[in-house]
Amino acid sequence: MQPSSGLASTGLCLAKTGVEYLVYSARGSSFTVNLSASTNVYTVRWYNPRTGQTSTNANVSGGGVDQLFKKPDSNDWVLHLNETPRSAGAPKVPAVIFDTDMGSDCDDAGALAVLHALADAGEVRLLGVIFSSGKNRFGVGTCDAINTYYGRGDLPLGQYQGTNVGDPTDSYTKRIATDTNRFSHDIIDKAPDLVSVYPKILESQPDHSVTILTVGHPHGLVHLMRDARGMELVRARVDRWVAMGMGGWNFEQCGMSAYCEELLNKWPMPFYISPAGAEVITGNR
Ligand SMILES: [Ca+2]
Ligand SMILES: [Ca+2]
Repeated sequence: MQPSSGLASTGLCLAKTGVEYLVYSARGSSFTVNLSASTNVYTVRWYNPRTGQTSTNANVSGGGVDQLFKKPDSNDWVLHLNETPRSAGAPKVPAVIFDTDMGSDCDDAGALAVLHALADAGEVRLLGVIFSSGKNRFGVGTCDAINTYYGRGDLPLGQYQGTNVGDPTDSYTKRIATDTNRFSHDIIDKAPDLVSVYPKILESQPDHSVTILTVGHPHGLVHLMRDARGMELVRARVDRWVAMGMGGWNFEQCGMSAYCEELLNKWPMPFYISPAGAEVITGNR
């Protein structure tokens, strides 16, 4: 590894760029590391210089310029990131369940459109869509409109039935969900419970093959794991969970804080955090 002080906001970093990083932080609760060299997945380890103990946390995906790392506490810590290979059993074409809070921000609509385009190109298999917000019912109809637009109107679609999680703000979904004449979809604001749809999708797939992709509040995974059969299916069928934006909006706000600890404690395998994409300006030319 080479001294690479410019890659970490602490100014103290050794790196084999794109492969391995060692960052020292003397104080503060968080810092950033420039992981833009590669979209590799890294194992995250924290080394406590005061006790000599290490702890391994969730994996993280590279790609972000200022990727944020929250320290275990505000003492001095060493962060070790090491490239991790994908599991050998993972399918070459990812089979994806897309879990979204479609509604207040347009990025979810863009993400679903990109997934459909990747499915058309044979680069992913789209298994189903889960709508996780309970406060704006039209998000689920917008998912169906987008699925129908891309020729997948019968894709399994699940919805959270409670009302305690989500953002009530609606920027575009009522207009799209209710315009069935234009988009020819058949779901406006009601779809089956996500707790029944998740298992149905997982049951139909080979072992350790499914990628769950959450770009909203991932509490649906908590409801799934509270069910014994659901937990069994997570262990058997899921290859990986990739979550957008650890902390903040998706993990701590809009009612999600009640589920966050249970989710992170119960999830039975490593998972992957992608940057929130705030630097990607969609819709601009
Ligand atoms: Ca439909
Ligand atoms: Ca979202």
